[in-house]
Amino acid sequence: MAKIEWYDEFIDLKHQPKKDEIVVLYYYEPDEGISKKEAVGRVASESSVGTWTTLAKLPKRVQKLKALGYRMKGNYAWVSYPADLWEPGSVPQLMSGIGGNIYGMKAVKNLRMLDVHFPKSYLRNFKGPEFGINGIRKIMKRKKGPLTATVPKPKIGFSSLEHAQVGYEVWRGGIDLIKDDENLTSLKFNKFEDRIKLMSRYRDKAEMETGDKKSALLNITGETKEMIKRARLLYEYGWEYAMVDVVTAGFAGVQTIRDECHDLKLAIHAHRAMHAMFDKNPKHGMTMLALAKLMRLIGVDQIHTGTAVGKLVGTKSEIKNIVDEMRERKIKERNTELLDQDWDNIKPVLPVSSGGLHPGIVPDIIKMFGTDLVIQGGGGVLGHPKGAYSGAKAFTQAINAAMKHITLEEYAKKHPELSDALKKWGRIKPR
Ligand code: CAP
Ligand code: MG
Repeated sequence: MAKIEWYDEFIDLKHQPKKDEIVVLYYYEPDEGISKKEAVGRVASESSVGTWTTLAKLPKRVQKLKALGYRMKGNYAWVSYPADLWEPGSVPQLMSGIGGNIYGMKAVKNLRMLDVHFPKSYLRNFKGPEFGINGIRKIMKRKKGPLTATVPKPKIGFSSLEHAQVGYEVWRGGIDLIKDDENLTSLKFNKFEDRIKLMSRYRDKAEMETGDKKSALLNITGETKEMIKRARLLYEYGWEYAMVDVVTAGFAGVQTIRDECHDLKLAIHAHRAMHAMFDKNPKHGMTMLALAKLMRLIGVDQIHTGTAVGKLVGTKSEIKNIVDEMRERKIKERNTELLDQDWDNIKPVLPVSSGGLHPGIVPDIIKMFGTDLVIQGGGGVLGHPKGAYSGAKAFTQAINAAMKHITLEEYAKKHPELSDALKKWGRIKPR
């Protein structure tokens, strides 16, 4: 009987990836009755040119387009993908390959994309960040040390005016950026246009009073044409950033906004809401590292990377890997966690640590991830017993103490707002 399957042609343990090949590191678990080689062969086949059976007609070029499982170690597989498989500059098409049908295959019980190596030839089709870390520091006039951000809480419920007034109190208290919450876009009691107009007035007032640069991360997320309209409105009101929920806006939406923000010279703040739908299960989906690399490729300037000590998922080592991958030019292979990556001319991205942070655990963030990042506190500022202004002061006092290597308790002796925060939260790690 003629051979009906050809998955074994997608394994070649002697293959060395060519320098223009994309490489994906997968964790996988074969289904019952499927060998590891059969599973990896299926992953490489279905994510490149294959299907479940041999085919009657096969153009000659297909041989050169086959992905190859070239290394297997335990439940880890390295698959290389020939350059001509990929449309230059299209993340949607890339993900339809390496993140597509293979996830639905019965032969593979669990599959997790751990990391993707992008060759320089592939990077050259993308803009990468418009500003990068140095550019963001220039915009915010902050040569070194963390930037700070606060989300007016409750997430949703303030009118545009109330939102702007809370923002003003927090700016006055020393916070740099006022960030819209991920699900705050344009609502009947807080329309996007009203919010950005009022926020611009209070920003000017806060800058005048403090003498410091103030800005906001205003959420343009929505249908793509609407996002373009909102980005243009931000530009008209002199804002420097556009915030996008990159997962719900989709890879195509983020690429469109990246092009628009190039023209408007707007920095992009990437919120990652919905990422945990596919990156939380350690056996299946894709890592936040892989998602963050796609966003650096497309060109966001800041991206949420987690806290390790706050309320949301992410271990210290996972977050450290992501932070390194966002900030560094070159990354060395780290056993089955990281592939080597040379980002060439793609600028670095500023990590954003957020989610359950309050003054009592801010020093942990600086100790773990350094000071080249944004530290964001929503409830940890607005939940301060003396209100928004004192909450902002307490948050920035905690950062100043950490930067001066003074304990919070010592610093609180002369900073009542920090003392009040420590009385309420101590060093709790919220869940
Ligand atoms: C934080 C936050 C952010 C999370 C997102 C929230 O508020 O505004 O969206 O940080 O998670 O809605 O939870 P709090 P991540 O400071 O009050 O927790 O940063 O992990 O993407
Ligand atoms: Mg939020």
